[in-house]
Amino acid sequence: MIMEGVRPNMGRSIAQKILEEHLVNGSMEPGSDLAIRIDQTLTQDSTGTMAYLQLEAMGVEQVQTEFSIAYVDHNMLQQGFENADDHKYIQTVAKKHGVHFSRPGNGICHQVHLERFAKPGGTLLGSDSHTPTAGGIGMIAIGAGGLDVAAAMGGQPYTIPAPKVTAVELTGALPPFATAKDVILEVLRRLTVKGGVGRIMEYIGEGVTTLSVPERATITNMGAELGATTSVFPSDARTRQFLQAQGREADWVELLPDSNAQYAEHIVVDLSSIEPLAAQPHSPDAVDSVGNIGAIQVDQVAIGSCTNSSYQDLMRVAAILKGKTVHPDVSLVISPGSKQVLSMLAANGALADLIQAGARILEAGCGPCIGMGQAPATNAISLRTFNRNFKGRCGTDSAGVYLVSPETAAVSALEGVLTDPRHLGAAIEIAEPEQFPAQDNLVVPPATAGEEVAVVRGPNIKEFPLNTALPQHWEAPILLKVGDNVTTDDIMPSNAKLLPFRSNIPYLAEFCFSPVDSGFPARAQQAGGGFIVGGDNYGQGSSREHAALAPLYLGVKAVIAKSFARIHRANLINSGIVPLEFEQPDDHEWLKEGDVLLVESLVEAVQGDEPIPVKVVNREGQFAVRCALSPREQEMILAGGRINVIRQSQKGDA
Ligand code: MIC
Ligand code: SF4
Repeated sequence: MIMEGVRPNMGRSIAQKILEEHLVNGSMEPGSDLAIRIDQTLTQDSTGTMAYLQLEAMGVEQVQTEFSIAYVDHNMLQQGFENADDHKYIQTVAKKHGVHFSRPGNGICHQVHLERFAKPGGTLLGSDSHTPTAGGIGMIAIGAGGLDVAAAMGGQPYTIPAPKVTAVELTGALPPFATAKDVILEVLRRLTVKGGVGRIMEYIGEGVTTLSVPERATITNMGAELGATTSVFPSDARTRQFLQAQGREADWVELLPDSNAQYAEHIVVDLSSIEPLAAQPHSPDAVDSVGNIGAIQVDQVAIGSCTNSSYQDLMRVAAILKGKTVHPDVSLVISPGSKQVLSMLAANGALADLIQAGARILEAGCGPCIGMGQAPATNAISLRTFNRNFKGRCGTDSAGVYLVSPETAAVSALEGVLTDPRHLGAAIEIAEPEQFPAQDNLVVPPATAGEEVAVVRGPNIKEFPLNTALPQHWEAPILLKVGDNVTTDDIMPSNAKLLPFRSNIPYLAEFCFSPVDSGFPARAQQAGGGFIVGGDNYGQGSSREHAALAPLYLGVKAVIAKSFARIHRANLINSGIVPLEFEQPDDHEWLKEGDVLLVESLVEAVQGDEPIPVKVVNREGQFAVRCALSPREQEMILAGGRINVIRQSQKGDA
């Protein structure tokens, strides 16, 4: 199908080619919606329970995608029955409905998916914000809330506001000890955590061929931190080589931009000028060079995550640590990305080098990245090869987390202070493996007769909250006012104590906004609900729809912000919470927590394009908001959420 908004003699970008191939309706015209067919889905366990509860609520018997898989990689600590219950539920519900199941121990969803299942030219929707990792192999891979992923499993197209395509042209080649991680940190330094909102970042230029597929995936992975819809690399000879080494050459197709491809924006990154960088506490865009930050004392080093735990990443770490001992004041933990990576390190002896040097080896999974253990000490400095350093995410509020490359992390673990790895002198060359040990023995296929499978539901699995239709008048207090870049980790934090309750919204809601204001849940319940007021980029970060469902449970009907992060805005709408934007951003300044707001004729207001007046009842003030919703989004808001729309249409069909 030829997309509107693309002139016929205009060259096409990779993103346009894949989107065009999967277009169901809509166009790339700015301001319009784009609905695409989804080939593959992935879920992980912390968002997956909710996604499969929603799949069941939709009445989907067998998934309609080419390939769907449920990973268990986040909730790995089993301090009580809860996580194990969730794993059992996911395993059985997956088996019943046609979904593959990646067992705990197989690895982090994004790393395993890149190795074993991602396909150039395809589309992937995942209930995790770092799903764009698969863009490193040339897929359009997008993160979304569980409900959107459940709908895609049911065969429904996925709809996004048409993104702009930004070309990131890579020139030159990386010097020794400058890494793919430093490239994406450089992009974050320039564009900030809001810089990618509404965009697909497409990497082009002669520098692309100097990067391996896992290096490309490190860059697309942290496109999530730019707020981008997704990021994508070409599929070229290096992609073919990677797929061949994974025993999957048949999955390769060439995918390059046309030489005259048109892009909405164009930035150039000269790889030869990249130096070791670090994102300082508490934001991935607070980037400076390791040299400028200086030799700060380090208490913990954590290596791993979906950003940096490929075979070559960990082999470089092993080469740096071999024959040495981790500094006595540093705790070094390593969480390998996948069973494939860990077993390769075990087979070639590198694992012994890591253990011998004093590294504490964790199982293949997310681990400390999501605060599942290894919380640092009070006021500690932790260097992490991960992608997020939001305050408190590591499990310790007073800790400061720096995001760095595996090379910087390893050399700093030896020195006890932040150290530029270029001090090591000679470059470390790790060859790309010609053959990976490619066994999918920890991936359980679905049942052939799904109807015979009984789904196991432990007592930790609770119903998810449903909203009611939108009221006509809404008069309620501002329950909380927050500033710019509030993260979903602020709204609904995750850590070893809370992750076991991802399928128990009533319990989770008691901790809603706890890093910002622990009085929020009680205040919200006492007031019988109300508004949240936010700044720019409200809800950045994770795809967890719990950051919408917990406020919903506490009676929040609308969030008024200067602007919203893409996935969170979609999750609010899916839950029937109205995302309103200030007409004049300055109005954010004078509003106060406790002010009582009144919106009249709410139903007409969300259906129209006009500014909506909001009265401040207690102060006789007034300001205006906008509610820019597509017709599809209006329908969900009016019905009180997407599940209600689906249920109503099912009643209509019956
Ligand atoms: C994260 O990195 O924040 C997570 C945990 O992977 C989340 C998903 C979740 O909250 O369960 C994400 O990035 O979407
Ligand atoms: Fe897991 Fe961390 Fe990646 Fe999220 S960012 S998927 S928690 S490794």
